[in-house]
Amino acid sequence: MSEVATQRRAVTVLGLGYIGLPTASLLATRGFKVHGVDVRPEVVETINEGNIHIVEPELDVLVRSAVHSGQLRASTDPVAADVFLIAVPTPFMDGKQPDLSYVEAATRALAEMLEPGNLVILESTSPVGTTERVAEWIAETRPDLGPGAVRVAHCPERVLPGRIIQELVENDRVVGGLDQTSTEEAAAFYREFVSGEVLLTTARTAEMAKLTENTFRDVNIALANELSLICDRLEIDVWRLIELANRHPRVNVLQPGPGVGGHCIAVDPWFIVDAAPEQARLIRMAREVNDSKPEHVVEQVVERASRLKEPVIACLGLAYKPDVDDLRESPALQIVERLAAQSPGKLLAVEPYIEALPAGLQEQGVVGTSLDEALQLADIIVALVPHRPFRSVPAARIQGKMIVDACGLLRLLQ
Ligand code: SAJ
Repeated sequence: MSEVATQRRAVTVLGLGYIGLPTASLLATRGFKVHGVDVRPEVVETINEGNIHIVEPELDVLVRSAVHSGQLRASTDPVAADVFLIAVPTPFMDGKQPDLSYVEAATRALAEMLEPGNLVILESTSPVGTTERVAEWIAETRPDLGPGAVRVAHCPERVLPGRIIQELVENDRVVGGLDQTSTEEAAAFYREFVSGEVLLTTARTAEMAKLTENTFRDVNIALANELSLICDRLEIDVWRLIELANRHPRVNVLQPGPGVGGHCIAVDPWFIVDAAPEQARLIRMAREVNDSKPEHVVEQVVERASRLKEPVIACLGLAYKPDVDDLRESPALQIVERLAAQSPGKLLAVEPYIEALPAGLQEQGVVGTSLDEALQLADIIVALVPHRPFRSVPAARIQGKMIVDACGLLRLLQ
């Protein structure tokens, strides 16, 4: 452990969501004195009781042990620390411009607590130049500190929901400070709890690296989604096609699906488009292809339904990806909502990872049911998310039904 690192024992984490809470609790179990901050009082209360408000494997155990050991406390206001870690959302606004208001509010709040020599790290996925703006907001709020009194760096989170705890420790990290000292001190901090390699760069490059990672995935999924549209037209099984093409040693096409969901991949490429609209032609087009996929699935279902008199349509899966409970920005949910608005038949929905259907869907007349009942009653099956429980359905159980397979579930059945 470096000398710089051992001196930094108190950490304040701002934002206790999918990134902030796992990071705060991991740091607490690694000997740091951690103070978590969230603007939602109910989240603060839940965490102080040793419980969690999100679903993520292993997180409950980690938070419970962090809170019970006294190393993690939460409140709605920041407290003084050696290191301040910002992990608040960076959504986009109506015109697809980034909304930095949460980062600004968190920065101004922590600035009140800053002392010379403190380290401020921005983990939120951010447009290029945001770390510089963090330093400007600090300077505005605390002119008394003077230039260079605190270290400011960006270290983008890159963990995959569903594997957060493992990836938090094992992934390589990209760290970019506003100056050499900031970069080195931030890197020393991460080396204390990350087993992956810590890679040093500038703040701007670190910001762009994160956007590039998610854009890479978005563009590649767009290729798969475009192929699925082409294959529908040419009557080719896209899943088999991709399987075969991927046997080439230098080809790795991703999987088509009902669209791209979640809070990251469908958002981050817009930060690049916003910053360089004339150059980011392919990136914008990929976003548009992926955003158009839910409507294509809706059209396929409506077309099948029009062939029947009073069709029962079972939609399998509402989450934004397999084996998570997260419905945020979910194309599957969007498809069911759009179908309900068009009412091409009686709509059933199966989502094994949630207790009850979202109220909006229920109001639209969608009925939540078990997989078993859905398979029994449905004339049309719409496979939207290949959740594990769906994959163990015997192929014989869906024989004779019309199927719209938006996620490649059929090839996974036994
Ligand atoms: N998807 C496809 N086809 C594929 C793979 C994914 O349609 O072949 C869809 C999924 O169904 C889902 C969406 O893409 O709707 C995104 O899912 P994902 O598993 O690719 O990614 P996220 O959003 O859960 O997490 C991503 C990760 N980024 C990359 O893999 C480059 C994660 O490492 C980031 O930390 C996270 O975004 C983030 O917070 O930015």
